[in-house]
Amino acid sequence: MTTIENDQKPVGHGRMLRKEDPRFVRGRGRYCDDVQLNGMLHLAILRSPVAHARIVSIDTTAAEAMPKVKAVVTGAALAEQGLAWMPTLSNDVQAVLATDKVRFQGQEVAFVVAEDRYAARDALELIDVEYDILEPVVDVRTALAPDAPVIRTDLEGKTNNHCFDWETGDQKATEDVFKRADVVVTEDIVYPRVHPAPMETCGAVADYDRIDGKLTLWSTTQAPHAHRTLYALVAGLPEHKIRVISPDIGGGFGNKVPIYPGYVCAIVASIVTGKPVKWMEDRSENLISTGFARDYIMRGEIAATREGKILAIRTNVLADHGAFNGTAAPVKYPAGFFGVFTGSYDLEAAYCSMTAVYTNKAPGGVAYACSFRITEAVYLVERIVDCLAYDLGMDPVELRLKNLLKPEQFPYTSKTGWVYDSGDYEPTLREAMRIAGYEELRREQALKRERGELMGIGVSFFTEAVGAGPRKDMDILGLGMADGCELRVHPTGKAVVRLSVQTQGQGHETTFAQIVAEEIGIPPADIDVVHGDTDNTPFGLGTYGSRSTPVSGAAAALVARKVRDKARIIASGMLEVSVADLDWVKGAFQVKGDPGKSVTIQDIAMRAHGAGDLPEGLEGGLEAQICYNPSNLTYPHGAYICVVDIDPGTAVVKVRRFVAVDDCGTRINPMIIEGQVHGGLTDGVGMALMEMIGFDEDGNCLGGSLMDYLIPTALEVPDWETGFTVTPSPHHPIGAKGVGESATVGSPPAVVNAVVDALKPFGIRHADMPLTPSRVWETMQGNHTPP
Ligand code: MCN
Ligand code: CUM
Repeated sequence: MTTIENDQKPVGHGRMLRKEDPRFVRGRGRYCDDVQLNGMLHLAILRSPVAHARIVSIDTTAAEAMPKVKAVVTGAALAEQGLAWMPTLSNDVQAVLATDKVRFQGQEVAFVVAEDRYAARDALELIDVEYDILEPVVDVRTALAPDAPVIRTDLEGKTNNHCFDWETGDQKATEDVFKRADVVVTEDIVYPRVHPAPMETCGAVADYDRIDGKLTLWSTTQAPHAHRTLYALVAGLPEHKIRVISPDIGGGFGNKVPIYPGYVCAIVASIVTGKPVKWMEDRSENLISTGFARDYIMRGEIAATREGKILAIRTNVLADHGAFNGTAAPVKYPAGFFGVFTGSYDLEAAYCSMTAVYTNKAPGGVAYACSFRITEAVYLVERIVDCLAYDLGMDPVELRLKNLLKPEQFPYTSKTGWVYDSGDYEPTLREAMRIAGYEELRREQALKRERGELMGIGVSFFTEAVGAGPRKDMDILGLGMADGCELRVHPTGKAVVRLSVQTQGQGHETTFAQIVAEEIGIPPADIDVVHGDTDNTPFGLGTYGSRSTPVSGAAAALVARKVRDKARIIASGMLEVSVADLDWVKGAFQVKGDPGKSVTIQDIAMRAHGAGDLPEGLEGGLEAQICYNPSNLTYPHGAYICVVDIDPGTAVVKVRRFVAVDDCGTRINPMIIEGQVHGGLTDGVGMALMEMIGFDEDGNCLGGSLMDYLIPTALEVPDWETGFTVTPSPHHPIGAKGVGESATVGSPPAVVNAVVDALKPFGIRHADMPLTPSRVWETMQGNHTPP
């Protein structure tokens, strides 16, 4: 039997290849659209062509008469069953199918179930909807004007488009600091609406069995257990009669956290027809109707001394939440974790006030590798710090070095109440400077500036808060943010670990096997990872906010330790010594001082299940289950440096170099971490330079295809240069912090800071994303307008 050798140490060592890749690269992945069931029907959704309109009438007769069509369902029909509206993850309600009004272009109006996908689509064209067009609310800045049309007439007594107000920090203390500061810098900073645009769109296959009353739902979900509970609560189906399976997922990036009307429609359709029903949206449907991200208009203010000591940060935010507040964030955090906008700096005071409004746009808000709005927070602070450097005439790196929190300040309680678990920031920034050759880059830039060439160097430093709960503070609709884990060791010493989180490409089948292997000494290849099936995994809140490693990873380590504790007792019986006389070495228990006498974990597994006595009072078997409720979030950090060149004739920005140094504590799989960082950096370049979901004045979505919604390809990004430092989390059992969103959070400000730095000769202190050639050109001409 194999045990683990030193050179195969499972966590952190070597570059263990991903266990799931042989399946994916050979086309053997099983995605939602691969699910084929006998007699399966297909569902297509009719969507609103307009942003705001009253539904006068819907005539479905022609569609119903079409051959192959099995059912046509409208909002009115759903309303009869009490299913026309569903709760959102933010305690709002959202129309499953519109009954009274449509509130955004692309909203679900009716659905057709037919024998094949083509017939279902064709029948949509025969549904006749009469709309009474209403004035749309498109500009978030005028959504609260007294004469603005009211979007949410469904909410009793609602007379305006106000969604919520939120504040954090100490307003008075912040004001006092601002009053006595030498320097105050104010800048309006927009983080435009973007879309996660995963390769696989959203979809579901619902199979309701009328005989046993069981619903099986394959769906593209990042949180199968949470979704199951919500279906039980909404549809009134008994929870044990619902099985949610999240098969292989072709990218989620937060897009697959919410429950979409399409999932509910598929369930209803299967219940109505008694047949399995598949719904798969197309690319445009995904882009115009599913969870968008960002859309924050921020006024940032920073107060400092003349010497560049940052004293306080203040911000006011206008948040566009679209037609329904469908944000996925812990209930107490309507603005997600935006409260970390004080960043990585030692401040005296901070304050944020926020107003969120409804507009005639698709719902969403938290998505796209955002760590619950930390993207927006980091962008704000890293942009405003650069504005301060500009005004002070200071080097942005020097300004940051002067203000970064010091290692002895950890655990550090921020001025908005976040307890940063650990951090050692300066070495991370120094490492990024070393890799980039920062001083040399500045020299090169000075020479180029003399020649009129536009080269920019952008820096960002970020701290994230990832790994939600703890559950006393964090829940989604009452479900506490904790995660279960179950480990079974089979008699021959192979194992299966069952997770409550759900990978969308992050490599959990590999990394969770590594975590367990490290703790219990069974090689990763001998450990199967099961996830994404509510019937076969313990309850937990799922994958988003980079919480899998901080929460579920901790659960996996602890469940393995629990099994190891039991193995120790069994080993003591096998070796006839007391448990205190055993050492745990490389997957085996050894008698202290007598290395010749030992039993491997595999020997122990066989004994646990086999013939012969076990120590007094011990049950047979070798397995355990736990539910891990984190005591705090983990706080990864990183330092990024971006180098751009701008063509002065065309204003095209080229990202020439990008250095990313990340600190996510203990690194489980360095290759997977690098992959996560590469992906996130690509996202960041995309958002900074080209991505935006825009709308025209009628509320028509201008980003409804990948011809209009630009995403970066290999041609637009450089060869990433990565590095790392390791500051373990003190409260995580193996010291790991999350990393899945770090690069998406940290890179947009680095790119924008670089572009703005390149434009410094034009006297430019700020420019808004996306920095497309036309926007950069206009900015160079002094005509910058926010998106
Ligand atoms: N990891 C590691 N060592 C660490 C931290 C993480 O080896 N110290 C590994 C993990 O074990 C895991 C991966 O890196 O395999 C990401 O871990 P983690 O940071 O815990 O993030 P999650 O697994 O919870 O993934 C969620 C995160 C989010 S919220 C978005 S959005 C996003 C992201 O992951 N979506 C992704 N990365 C993505 N990557 C892919 N391919 N597809 C997506 O949809
Ligand atoms: Cu904010 S996107 Mo991820 O948390 O699934």
